[in-house]
Amino acid sequence: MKLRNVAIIAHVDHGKTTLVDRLLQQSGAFRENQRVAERAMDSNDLERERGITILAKATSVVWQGIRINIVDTPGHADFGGEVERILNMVDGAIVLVDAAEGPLPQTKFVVSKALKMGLRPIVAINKVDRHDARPVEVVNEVFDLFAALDATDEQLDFPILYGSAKEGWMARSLEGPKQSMAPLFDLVISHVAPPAVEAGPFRMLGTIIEANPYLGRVVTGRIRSGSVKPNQNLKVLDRDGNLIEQDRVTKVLAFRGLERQPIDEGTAGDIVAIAGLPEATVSHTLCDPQVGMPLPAQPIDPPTLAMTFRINDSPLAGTEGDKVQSRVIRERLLREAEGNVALKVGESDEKDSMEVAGRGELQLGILIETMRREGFELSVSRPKVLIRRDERGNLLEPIEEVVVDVDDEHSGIVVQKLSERKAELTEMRPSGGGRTRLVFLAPTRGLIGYQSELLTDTRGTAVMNRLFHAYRAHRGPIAGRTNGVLISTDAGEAVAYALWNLEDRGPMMIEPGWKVYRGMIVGEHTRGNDLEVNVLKGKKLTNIRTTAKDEAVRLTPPIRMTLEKALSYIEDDELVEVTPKSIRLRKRTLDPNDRKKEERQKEAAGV
Ligand SMILES: Nc1nc2c(ncn2[C@@H]2O[C@H](COP(=O)(O)OP(=O)(O)OP(=O)(O)O)[C@@H](O)[C@H]2O)c(=O)[nH]1
Ligand SMILES: [Mg+2]
Repeated sequence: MKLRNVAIIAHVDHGKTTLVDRLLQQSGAFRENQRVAERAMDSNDLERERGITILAKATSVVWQGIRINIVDTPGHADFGGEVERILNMVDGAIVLVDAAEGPLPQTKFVVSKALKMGLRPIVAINKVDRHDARPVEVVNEVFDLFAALDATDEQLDFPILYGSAKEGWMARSLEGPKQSMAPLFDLVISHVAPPAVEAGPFRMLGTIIEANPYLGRVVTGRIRSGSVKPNQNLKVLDRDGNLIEQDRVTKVLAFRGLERQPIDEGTAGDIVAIAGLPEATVSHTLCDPQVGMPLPAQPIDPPTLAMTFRINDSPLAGTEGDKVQSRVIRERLLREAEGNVALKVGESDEKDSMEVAGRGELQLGILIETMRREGFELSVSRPKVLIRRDERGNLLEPIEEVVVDVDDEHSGIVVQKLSERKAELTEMRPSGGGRTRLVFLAPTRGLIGYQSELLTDTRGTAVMNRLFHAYRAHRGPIAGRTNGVLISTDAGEAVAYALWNLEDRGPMMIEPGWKVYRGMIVGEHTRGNDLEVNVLKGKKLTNIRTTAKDEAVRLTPPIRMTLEKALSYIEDDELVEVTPKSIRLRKRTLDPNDRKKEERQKEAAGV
């Protein structure tokens, strides 16, 4: 059967997965009565809940007798590092661009990779149904982007489609016909070259991995040469040609709609998944035993952010989750690292803890959230940026490109706040409709926790997009949190009256009835220093009780600490306690006397 391999690439939320839905539906990949969820390819729980794609996934449809393998990629920068590798697997790319938002940092990132690889992308201007769509301008912006990225004349001559994935159509012109995805299918067939195959025995580059509960390690890739059958013996080589393992293939799977079907043989050019090789991973070459040279592969991007995952040793440990021992946590993290190349799990200097490094706050946050749902209890440290040194020993830190779209009147505060965080403004221009687009180069360090502040500063109207740019010279200290915290002096259940009495000390993070312990953070102090407070003290009862009325105090609603907020809020001497039921903030050292001692020691050491 004839083949085409194509990837869908775009900035986060520009509609990739929705487009794949329509392609599946309109190619007849679903049975007539099959009930399919929206954004069907986003199949894992967290993807569904957050409405974002986390893992790249392949599927295939048949159009006029030709099988089209389609790879849906994640648009969020934390997961987008894999896009480069995925483009290696395909011969064409569909670049989706939101007709209102235009090209954004991840668009630039994926387009630059596609162009560098010599692909000639198809540009699809999506969401033209939006009332604020400006498709003509956006096409010009895409053209400028291609030109700025040194596209060849051939690449600049990209075919354009306009449409709405949501409404299920794409057309060569803005006027339509607004009927179906047929123009896109036809264009893929005519514009994307059939897969180039090389001569020789079986070779495939591992591109996507997953840990499957039934099949074990499953490696997906595109077959460069030869063919592969179940029960065949394969060799696995790393990028440098070292032998990793030699093992028997248990299953060869092909992608058919939302399912994967075992097949008798995978042939050159096709994208397949192979089970039975427990050590093989991304960037490894799976090949016939007679092959000696690995396929060229890019190195995996190193992580930029790390956190320490420790056992939960608070007084409330083990009361809400059942997976609490350091051995269980360790095993779980190692298993995660096996299925996720962007994560690095290592031993930490501290007792009962592991260092987990990844690409961003969202990626690490999602891991913690997943574990919490599985019944784990943990305490995690503030994320810290991974610093490097260049050859001359100078400190380098990760710098990101940050694009903020904001109502004109709020642009001042955004520039001010980001400058304080050592960001440098590189571009500022009106982006239509009374909004300004601000572009910065900012240290990752300074961006931790900025998202929620940005929303407060702009009354929820700003949109921020970030993308890793490069390791650059360290920009020096950035002021941390300016407020101290309120710390509970005792263990028990918080009392409304006590909380009410403390209101002028600062906003609370807990509610009456919540369990607290000594050293737990219960609120934010309005001043810079930490303050020990008693949240258990009820009103003195007098002999003669008046009415029940004065017992009912009215409290200001507390600050809701979500996991992500908590992680970016805490300082180095604090931890976030995560259990299946609660997110609590605490001091690393719970005992106030020990804390004072440590502070004195630190001062003495001149830190
Ligand atoms: N108005 C409009 N909304 C759309 C269209 N296509 C997608 N959307 C919406 O855009 C949002 C994001 O769509 P997704 O398909 O998840 O986007 P994505 O590019 O896969 O996002 P990531 O995988 O997270 O990068 C959803 O709320 C869709 O309903 C469209 O053509 N018009
Ligand atoms: Mg998606």
